[in-house]
Amino acid sequence: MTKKEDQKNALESLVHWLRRTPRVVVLTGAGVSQESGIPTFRGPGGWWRNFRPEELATPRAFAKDPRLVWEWYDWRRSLIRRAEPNVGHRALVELEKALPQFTLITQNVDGLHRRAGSRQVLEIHGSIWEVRCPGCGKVEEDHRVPIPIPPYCDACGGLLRPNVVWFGEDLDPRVLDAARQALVQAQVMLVIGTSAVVQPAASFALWAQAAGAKLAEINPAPTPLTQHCDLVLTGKSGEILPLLVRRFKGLGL
Ligand code: BV8
Ligand code: ZN
Repeated sequence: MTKKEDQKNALESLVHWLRRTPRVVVLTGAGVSQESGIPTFRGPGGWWRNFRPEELATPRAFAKDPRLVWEWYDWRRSLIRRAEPNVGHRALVELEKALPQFTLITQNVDGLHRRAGSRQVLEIHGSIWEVRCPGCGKVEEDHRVPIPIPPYCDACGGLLRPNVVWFGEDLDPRVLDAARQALVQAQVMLVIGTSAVVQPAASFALWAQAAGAKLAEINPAPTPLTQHCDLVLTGKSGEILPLLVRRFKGLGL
């Protein structure tokens, strides 16, 4: 069988699964936003001024140099502001509308799933469009581009931080619990555009599989998860997801 036929069969099998299983969970990573022009974390372009994300997305980096960390977030916010959700994001909105029980868990903080129209979204790493005041606990939306560097809380004057989960920080227990609920009830899980290295998100697919879900991965490259998946669709989410939705709706390839 040629690779192309292999991929076509995998797509047909996935459509077959989706038509028969009401409970579907999707986990996305930075790869889904790559075709909107947002650099992935570990691919080319993930670096900023010679810093890796793991060096900046930490409480220690922020404590040491809040201006530098805010300059990085301000640069990302300006990039995301100019970006549009891509056809991969929009295909996931179609899938959510077409399926009886659909949960989208995303590691991305860019908000593009919501901007595309996804409703059932769990942003497990927070949102780049929210700020939080460690002083008084205030959390609010903040879409200022550029944002004052560094921004201060208008309630207590404290130094604001992005309302995202940094390395070494716990995820919001309520969000993690909602994700766990969806994962253990899922019959099918799609893992799309993630290198599957950041924990605990990298273990989500194994949680779902242990509870009986079938796993499908969509990624141009193999990941540590690939060997555990029942189906592997090799390619870009912006190419594969619209195809998947067309076939699911009984339209031609
Ligand atoms: C936690 C928000 C408990 C911020 C992010 C030592 C000390 C402390 C912690 C640890 C430690 N060792 C390990 C840990 C745990 C740590 C971790 O996992 N580290 C990694 C680096 C090993 N995790 C944590 O700290 C988590 N908290 O564990 O709490 C705890 C507490 C204290 C001490 C210990 C444990 C918190 C993790 C959350 C970090 N925050 N983001 C921000 O964004 O500014 S993570 C960041 O990485 C993003 O959210 C991103 O989404 C996420 C994962 O990356 P990916 O999305 O997968 O992106 P990546 O670039 O890696 O891959 C892109 C993929 O897309 C590739 O596979 C590529 O092939 C593919 N692709 C490319 N183009 C396309 C495509 N796919 C489809 N279509 C395309 N067109
Ligand atoms: Zn405050």
